[in-house]
Amino acid sequence: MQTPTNIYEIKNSNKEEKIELSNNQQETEEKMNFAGYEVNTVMSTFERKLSDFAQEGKQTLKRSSSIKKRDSLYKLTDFSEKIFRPEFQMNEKLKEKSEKLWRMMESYLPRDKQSIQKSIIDHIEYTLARTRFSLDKQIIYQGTSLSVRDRLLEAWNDSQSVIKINHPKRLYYLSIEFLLGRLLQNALINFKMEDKYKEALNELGYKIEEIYERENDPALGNGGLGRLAACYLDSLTTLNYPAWGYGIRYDYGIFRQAIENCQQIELPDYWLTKGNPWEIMRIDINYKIRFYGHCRDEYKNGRKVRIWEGGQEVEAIAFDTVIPGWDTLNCNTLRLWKSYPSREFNFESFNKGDYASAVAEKDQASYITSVLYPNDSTPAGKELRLKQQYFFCCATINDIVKRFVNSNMPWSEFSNKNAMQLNDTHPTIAAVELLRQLIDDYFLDYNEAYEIVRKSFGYTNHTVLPEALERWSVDLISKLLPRHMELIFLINHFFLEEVKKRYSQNLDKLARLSIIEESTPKMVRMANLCIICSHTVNGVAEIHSELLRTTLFKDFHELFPKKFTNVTNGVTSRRWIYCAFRELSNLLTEYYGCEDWVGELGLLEQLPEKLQNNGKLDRFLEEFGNAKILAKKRLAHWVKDHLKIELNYENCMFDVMVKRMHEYKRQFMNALYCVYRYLTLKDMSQQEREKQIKRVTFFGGKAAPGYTVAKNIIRFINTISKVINNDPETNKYFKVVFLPDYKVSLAQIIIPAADLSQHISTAGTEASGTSNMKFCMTGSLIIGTRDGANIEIADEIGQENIFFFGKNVIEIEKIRAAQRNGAKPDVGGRLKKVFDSIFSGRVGDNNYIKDYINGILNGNDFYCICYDFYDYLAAQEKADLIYSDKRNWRNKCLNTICKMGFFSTDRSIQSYAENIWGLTPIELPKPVNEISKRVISSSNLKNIEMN
Ligand code: NBG
Repeated sequence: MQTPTNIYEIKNSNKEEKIELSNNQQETEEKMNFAGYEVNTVMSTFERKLSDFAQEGKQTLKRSSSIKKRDSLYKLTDFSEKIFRPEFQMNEKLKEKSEKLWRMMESYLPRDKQSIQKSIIDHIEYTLARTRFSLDKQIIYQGTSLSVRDRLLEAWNDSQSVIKINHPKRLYYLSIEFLLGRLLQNALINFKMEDKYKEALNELGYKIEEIYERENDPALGNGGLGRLAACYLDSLTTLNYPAWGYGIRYDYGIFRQAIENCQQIELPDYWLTKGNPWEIMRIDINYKIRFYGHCRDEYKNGRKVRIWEGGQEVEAIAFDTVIPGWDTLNCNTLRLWKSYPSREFNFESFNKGDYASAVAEKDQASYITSVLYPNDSTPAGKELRLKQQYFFCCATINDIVKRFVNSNMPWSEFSNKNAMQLNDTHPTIAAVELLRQLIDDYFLDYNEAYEIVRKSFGYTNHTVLPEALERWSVDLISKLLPRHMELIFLINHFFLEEVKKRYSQNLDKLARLSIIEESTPKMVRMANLCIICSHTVNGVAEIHSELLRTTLFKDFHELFPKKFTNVTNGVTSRRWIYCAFRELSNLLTEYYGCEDWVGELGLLEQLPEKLQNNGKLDRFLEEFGNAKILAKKRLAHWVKDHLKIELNYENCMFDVMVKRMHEYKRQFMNALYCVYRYLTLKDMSQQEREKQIKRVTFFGGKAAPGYTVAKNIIRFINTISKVINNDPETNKYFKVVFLPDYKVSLAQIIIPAADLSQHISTAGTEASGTSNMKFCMTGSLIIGTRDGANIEIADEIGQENIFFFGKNVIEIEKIRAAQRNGAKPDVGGRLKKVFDSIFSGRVGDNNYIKDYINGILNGNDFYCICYDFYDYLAAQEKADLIYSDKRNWRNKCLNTICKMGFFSTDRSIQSYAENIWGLTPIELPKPVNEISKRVISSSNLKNIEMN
């Protein structure tokens, strides 16, 4: 489906309430008329001017802020006694053979305390082979996880059966990264079993919180893109959509970051040292993957076919992780591929007696999935990286095609039954691989095959940074994937033939649209290939999608206006509120009345008003304040344990900036502000200092190992923090802390502890950001620029609840143009003082960063730090001022939390499902506690006698 997102301007100002807008124009108009609105202007997003985004407070888009979770057939909390599973497809033959076996599997595992304890202990003894005398928390963690996994597996098996029988359209989310974070608590809360397990473990002498801590945090991703994929899996399952995540099972996730002498050190993250109880190795699910080799023609039944042969063959083996959703028995699958040497052996070398090199060659194969590339937004430019991409895409396409072929449907049905989403360009080669299989293995002709490909794929772009756009040399692809290179040339040829009909005169445009960049060496532009092979292209926030249409993909947008749309990112409330900040979660449940908001975040929208009306507002705000203090205390303890820094958490603003280190995100501007704050405190008298808001500024984030500037910024932050934290005159009022090794599990401690959070990228650079959403959901306020999702967050929570500052996209463009013409930033007194203190060594030995600063001063201030600095100062001062009025601050937090419904991934997924993928949910039949009422989904089962 290619419906563009439409924008409706509603002119009927005495109607204030929001109505749910759909992307279907007719439906939306009907709804609006029904609700008494006049639809005066219907304007497509494509016609919107970029300047709309530049104006503060301009709200062209009114939209529903909530997504309603479909009414579930059951509540998992009902699950206390013997519960019969739904039954599927038992034929007479099976019945005769295995009635006994069938009966033994007819109910779900019990969830009472004793049964849980027994299953944990059984796993410890019989799966893990440990005795009662050698128990420790690690083994309890493993036993507990296996016991939870058992309960997930039965529901998962049933979910897969339902899908297999009903053949709904399936969604495949292809992503080179999945940043899952820990799984135990998430599985327990989704299946509503946390209390039971807590009790069970307590009696065995273990605290569940300590058991959670034993889990290695699987960090198979770099940042936002990988974490988004994980949140999407949670929502896909929660909303009962049949979906698979497909990616790579890296042996080493993103590197562990240590800080030594103020500098980042990278250490390998071998996350599997203690095994991974969540994954299931599927030896039976394996595919051969070929690299290198050559192509030739062959005639089969009078038909010319292309054969790709020779080269290297490796094997991909599937590792499955069950993905549970909130309050549903449906489970989806994350299938990650690991490379193994192919089972065939180089007999020639072997027979020559060269056993070692025959084995060595095979060993190479297992390196393919060894390491996650630690690059956030710049291509690694390595052959191995391209190998990884093809490796997982080829295995995935094989898997999908096999599933489809088994269903015996005609190829014309393929795109009606399979939606594939490319999470950025890394899996682009999957589109070419599908084309290859359809043409070379299933003998479809090019046009038919290409149409199937184009109707099956959607592409999400995650960045406008030009250096992050993937390009691979034609030489490399020709060497590694010779058949794919032929097909890419073919796709390009047919595409350009079409384009020429429209732009025959405009050679520049043709050159820009071409998949091949005619440079030396020639390059393949993966984004162009992706757009051409997809039915829909989306950005991840309104402003980002608009920038794609008007800048990065302008030519393509002109050609295919309907292809481009937007789906604003989201985050899952399950992990980011319910797991990470239970005190807040309990408070919301108490005042809202029940837990339904966790599955339908938009329900909180009316809560502030309700509290105001029933006179409970003050009490809520007081209790919210106390919950925040507990979260801050948790972080303060972590800091004390790990960094030996003592923090005041009760009466002090926690100001947090955690994200990948990158110039565009401007951690450096924040660090300069820290120096400024320190110098200002130094210049004050003791009495004046006493009047200031106390603050701790936290930084956290990894820099790509090859990104020197980003590493220098980490060094700078650590260097100044030493000076600032050790100054007895000021360190009661201000400290700076760098939190090493930022990752999902640490984020769950850091984010709830924030009062203020910083999202201060140069306007037009941050595609969306997702931590901004997590901070808002857990009750902190944003200081930020009009960039990415910040803009839409402000639209939802109210401009008065965000500290906006800085130049907008258009102004930034002008500044850059001026700098290209020789302009230099006007630094002004206060910022000059900051730079002087750095140059003089007053805030530590910072020689390594002087060239960088001089560059900025000489007109290379690409990210416009100097141009935004003073406005940033003013916003910081405003934040301090408002923080001094506790009630006002907390009230803003309350309004922020409750207006975040739009940023639940449930809403994002709903939007993808309806507008891009065309999916319908399919829910497992209701489990029942009486055998006679059990759901039987196959008619021949009804004949089985039941007693
Ligand atoms: C990142 C963007 C973020 C965005 C996430 C998820 C990449 C390439 N891009 O702004 O920088 O929130 O993607 O969409 O990781």
